Amino acid sequence: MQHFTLKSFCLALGVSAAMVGTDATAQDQAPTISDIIEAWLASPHGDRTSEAFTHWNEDGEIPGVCAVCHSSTGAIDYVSGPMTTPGVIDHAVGLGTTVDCVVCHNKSAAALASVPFPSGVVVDAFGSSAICTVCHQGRASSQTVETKTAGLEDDEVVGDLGFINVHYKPSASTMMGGVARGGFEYPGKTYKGQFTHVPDLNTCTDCHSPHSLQVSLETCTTCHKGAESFASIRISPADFDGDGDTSEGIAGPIAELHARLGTAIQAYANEVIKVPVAYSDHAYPYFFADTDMDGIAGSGEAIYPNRYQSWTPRLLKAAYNYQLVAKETAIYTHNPHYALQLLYDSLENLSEKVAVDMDGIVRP
Ligand code: HEC
Ligand code: HEC
Ligand code: HEC
Ligand code: HEC
Ligand code: HEC
Ligand SMILES: [Ca+2]
Ligand SMILES: [Ca+2]
Ligand SMILES: [Ca+2]
Repeated sequence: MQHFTLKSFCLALGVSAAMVGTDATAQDQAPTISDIIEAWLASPHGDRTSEAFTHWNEDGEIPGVCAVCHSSTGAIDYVSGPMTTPGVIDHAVGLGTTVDCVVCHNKSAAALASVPFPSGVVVDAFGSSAICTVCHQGRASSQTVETKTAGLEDDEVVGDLGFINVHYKPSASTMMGGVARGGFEYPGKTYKGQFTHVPDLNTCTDCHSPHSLQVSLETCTTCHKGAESFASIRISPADFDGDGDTSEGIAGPIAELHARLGTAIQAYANEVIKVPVAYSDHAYPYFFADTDMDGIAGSGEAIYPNRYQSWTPRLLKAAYNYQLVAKETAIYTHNPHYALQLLYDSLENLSEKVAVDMDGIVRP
């Protein structure tokens, strides 16, 4: 990283030395500027080598549809402009930045109160964490899927349907649940809105350190006594996955219903579409033709030319939700009941056409 004097650094950020604990009279517990820089450098936001910041190196520039979330320049251009299309600016930007200090420490970010989401809904619930929601909102929503499938028969294979991918870690969308509509929401169902939790732990930086990005388990165990990991936290009394265990972490039934949805998706593709499908969590676009019918996307199958191309609206909706829960690996803590509702409804919808084991499972 470049060399700054401490004074120029603090001036550039608009913070005084006393605020950051470099002053001799400042309190001991305040992080020093070098603590902050170190924490940030060790975090994914400061990782220059990451795929999230190097993916465009061969192209020479980052297009406007990617730049808002994958570069400092794009993020700042976006929040200081009209934010007309969620997550998109109208120009490409240069390579070489990450989520640098200036992304969050600039006037527009500081003044940012409301942020448009992919569904078109504008959310103003995050206070000084609003800037986080610009990038951690995903790139698609219930609305995207509804628009693509409008007027089509549920079980008709439509040649120009392709998989719709929500994109990585849309934590702000899941936290806002049925307000932001980041999952595909089945008509006639009601969905959990914002996961409001407790007053002091509602925004991103209430839980995450803004620089290391880490969450400390001690923040949780004052109330969630005895929890040994985030995933083992449990409050809800209902046995959502029907296995008789109501003390397992809320992540347990989410994982169980997610696995059942994977099975149901494959059963539907086999029996109704009659073109088997297999999922790969790392190869774009994630759903592939299972040509050898072993249930797995093998290395020869998980390639773009073999992408699944026999989508029906019903399959697309279930697959969209399957991918959302797969890619938002912390959905169990950002909005567990929203996740369970999306999974339950996807299973129930597929059960109209194929045998799905709904025994004992409960919708929150
Ligand atoms: C609304 C914000 C947003 C937009 C727009 C966006 N992304 Fe991302 N993308 C993210 C976030 C957040 C992650 C980080 C996921 C993580 O923490 O690993 C990510 C991760 C990635 C990764 C890294 C995946 C990995 O394996 O680590 C790639 C590649 C990527 N995005 C490509 C793209 C491309 C290509 C575009 C434009 C067509 C794009 N993104 C647009 C938010 C966005
Ligand atoms: C992803 C957004 C983000 C990035 C990137 C970021 N910060 Fe911060 N920073 C914050 C937030 C949020 C706060 C807390 C401010 C508040 O609560 O109002 C903060 C607080 C601070 C403070 C005040 C002391 C403190 O800990 O509260 C300093 C100084 C600071 N940041 C410096 C930096 C520097 C230097 C970098 C780059 C190495 C950086 N920040 C990168 C979001 C960010
Ligand atoms: C300009 C876009 C942008 C902003 C603003 C932003 N992030 Fe990120 N965030 C990303 C990208 C891109 C990654 C993935 C970086 C990588 O793979 O190295 C990421 C990674 C993360 C991770 C690690 C995810 C993992 O895979 O382990 C966390 C946690 C996170 N961000 C939280 C936050 C919080 C909290 C804020 C606000 C204080 C915030 N982010 C603001 C784009 C952003
Ligand atoms: C109630 C506390 C809490 C709040 C509020 C919260 N998070 Fe998290 N978040 C967590 C925990 C716990 C994890 C898992 C951390 C781990 O495994 O180390 C996590 C993980 C993440 C991850 C990485 C894993 C993933 O798949 O999503 C990202 C990115 C993230 N959070 C972003 C955000 C953003 C952005 C916000 C605000 C919209 C937010 N979080 C609000 C507790 C919280
Ligand atoms: C001040 C007490 C308090 C603290 C601290 C706290 N929680 Fe909670 N948590 C609650 C309460 C109360 C509920 C029930 C909320 C509800 O049902 O709406 C809850 C519910 C949850 C749930 C849903 C569990 C389920 O079975 O439905 C998760 C996940 C969760 N908290 C995670 C966290 C994490 C992660 C932290 C630490 C970053 C944390 N909590 C810190 C009080 C707390
Ligand atoms: Ca159970
Ligand atoms: Ca279980
Ligand atoms: Ca196979």
